[in-house]
Amino acid sequence: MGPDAYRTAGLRESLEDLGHSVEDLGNLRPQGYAPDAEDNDLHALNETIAWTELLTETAESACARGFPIFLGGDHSLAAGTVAGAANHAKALGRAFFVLWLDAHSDFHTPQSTDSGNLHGTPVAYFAGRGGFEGFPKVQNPVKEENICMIGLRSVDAAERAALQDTKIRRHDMREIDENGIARPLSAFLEHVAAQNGMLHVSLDVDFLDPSVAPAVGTTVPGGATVREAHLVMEMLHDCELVTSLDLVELNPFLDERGRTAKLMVDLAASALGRRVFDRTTRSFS
Ligand code: EXY
Ligand code: MN
Ligand code: MN
Ligand code: MN
Repeated sequence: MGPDAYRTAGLRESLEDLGHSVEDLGNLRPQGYAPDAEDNDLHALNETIAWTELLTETAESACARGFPIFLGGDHSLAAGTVAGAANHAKALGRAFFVLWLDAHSDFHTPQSTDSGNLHGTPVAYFAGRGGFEGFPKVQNPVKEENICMIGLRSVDAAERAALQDTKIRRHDMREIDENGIARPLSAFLEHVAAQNGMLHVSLDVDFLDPSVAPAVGTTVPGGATVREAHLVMEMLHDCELVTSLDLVELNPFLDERGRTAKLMVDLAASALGRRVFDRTTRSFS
């Protein structure tokens, strides 16, 4: 669903117009997972485990071929894409970082979630939190200080309690209202650049305000504006540190005239170099 909506919205053409060569690796589908046990209060657990295994391998090899853009689909896919990208960075002997653009921290474990929806857990998984029995072992957990969340405005009590004990950088919309979105992002990018790191960006549709991006099942009012989102993407292109990208949580059935898909494609184009005027300097404000 999601990937085809991005194709219809012209993702390939937008990136080719910027001079990129684009290879569509097609839609993935995990095979042969067993149905969940009746009494399991986690939704699609076995399917999510199968996805994580498949995506970890796929992401690691995709990162070795170029700049992968993973099109979702549920944010639980980032358990595999981030784990795979982290494996690739490790193989190159490079430091690895994650920028999480989301209304949510997605820091639950299967034990702490109230909803049972595993899209609320990928950060906990790839950061190496316990409680993911049955999932593939995370070979290279992402260091807490190398994870930055921007756009937060819906964090459950259990997530907040767990996050407070970590070094994960957390920037909510109140901070962005007061100081702007460039400041926390610049500080994180300097941290990445100082270690010549590889940066994976995970963009959840609900990072944006629902008034501009309604096609997502977990909308939270008070999100990023279109210009804040483009500024983030343009700064990400300018820093030349981004090596992989997720576009997740698009629900095309909620997308009248495909405008959310088109906005996500435009944001990807900004991250891949689309500008009104060319800028030649890497700038950290
Ligand atoms: N924290 C809530 C839960 O765990 O159910 C909401 C999670 C929404 C997750 C979406 C993908 O960002
Ligand atoms: Mn979801
Ligand atoms: Mn999310
Ligand atoms: Mn979210």
